[in-house]
Amino acid sequence: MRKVIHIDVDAFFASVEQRDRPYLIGKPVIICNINSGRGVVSTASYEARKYGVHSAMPVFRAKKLCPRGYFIAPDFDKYQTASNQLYSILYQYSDLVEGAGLDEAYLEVNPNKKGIPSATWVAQDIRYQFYKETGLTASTGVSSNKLVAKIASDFQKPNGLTVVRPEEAAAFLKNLPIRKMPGIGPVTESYCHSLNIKKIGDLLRYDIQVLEEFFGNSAGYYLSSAQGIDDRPLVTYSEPKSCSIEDTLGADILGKEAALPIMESIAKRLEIRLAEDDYCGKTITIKVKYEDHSLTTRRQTLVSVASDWRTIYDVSADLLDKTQINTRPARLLGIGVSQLYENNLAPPIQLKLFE
Ligand code: TTP
Ligand code: MG
Repeated sequence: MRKVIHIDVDAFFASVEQRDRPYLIGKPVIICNINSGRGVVSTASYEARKYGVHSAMPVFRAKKLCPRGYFIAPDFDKYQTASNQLYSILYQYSDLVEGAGLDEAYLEVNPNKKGIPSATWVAQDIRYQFYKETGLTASTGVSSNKLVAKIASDFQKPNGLTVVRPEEAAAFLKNLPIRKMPGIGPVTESYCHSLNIKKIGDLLRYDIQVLEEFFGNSAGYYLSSAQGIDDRPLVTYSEPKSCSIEDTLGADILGKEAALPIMESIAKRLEIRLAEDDYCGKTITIKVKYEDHSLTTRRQTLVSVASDWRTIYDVSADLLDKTQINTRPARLLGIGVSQLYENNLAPPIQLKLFE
């Protein structure tokens, strides 16, 4: 029998900031771009959620709901580090790990690398290790498939562990609000409500034919999900979609002439990196971060593929003209190559009749 764990760090960005600034513990913390008047909330601590603040809410609204909240800018390097720690713990237990974001993953643990007989023990172990190493808590769901494991990990957030045995799955799901089913967003939710489908179990009142009238192609997914059935395997490996290198500069630079040697150095390193995996790419993107941390990217898609530094450099140099590099000091430069192909599988050059 499959045993699947879904793990999701609690209030991820906000928890990292609370960990690193103890005066924030127990306080409403809202992570957002504080300099932008039109930004949205990345996440909110559970204390802030009590005021109704949540991810993707405009910051001005969060300020109205929670005027005494601590509004803090994100620090992605720290989140990346914590994410790496999470994944390296997960790989100690299983190679079948499907990442679902920085703070979220599935893993198959029957069998697992430590020979632990119970998936629940594995989940407890992982939670303990993760807390010990990072000071952060994560909620986990344990089940025999991805769908139920994911819903279970959300069931007792924060810092929860919920185990749903296969024979209990339909009963577990029955009384949950329809919105808890992955794939049902606010629009489908209100459509379901208009059909008097409020809980996941309400779907089971209908035959598949009726559900097809309601939901078209998704009917089969809804019906099997409501029964707790999900055969999707874990997707453990995905081709890299891009390859990029960026340099944070020791001192800010101004002007294209100053930027070119750095772009050349990055292009040469990219050539080496692409060669290691035998890749070539079709799109080149440059990135310039100015002294005030605002970011510009410019991209160009090539007629053919490229993997040599000279082409990458030439295109990047042209793209620099579309930035404000001559008028605004820059603190970071980067180049990325995307739409990657393995060298021997690259598409033939497409000749354009009209440019
Ligand atoms: P989530 O796991 O969705 O949220 P969370 O970890 O903050 O809270 P929960 O306890 O409910 O799991 O997302 C992980 C991080 O991703 C989150 O801390 C911030 C970021 N994020 C955004 O920047 N914007 C968004 O709209 C969402 C949903 C998340
Ligand atoms: Mg999370």
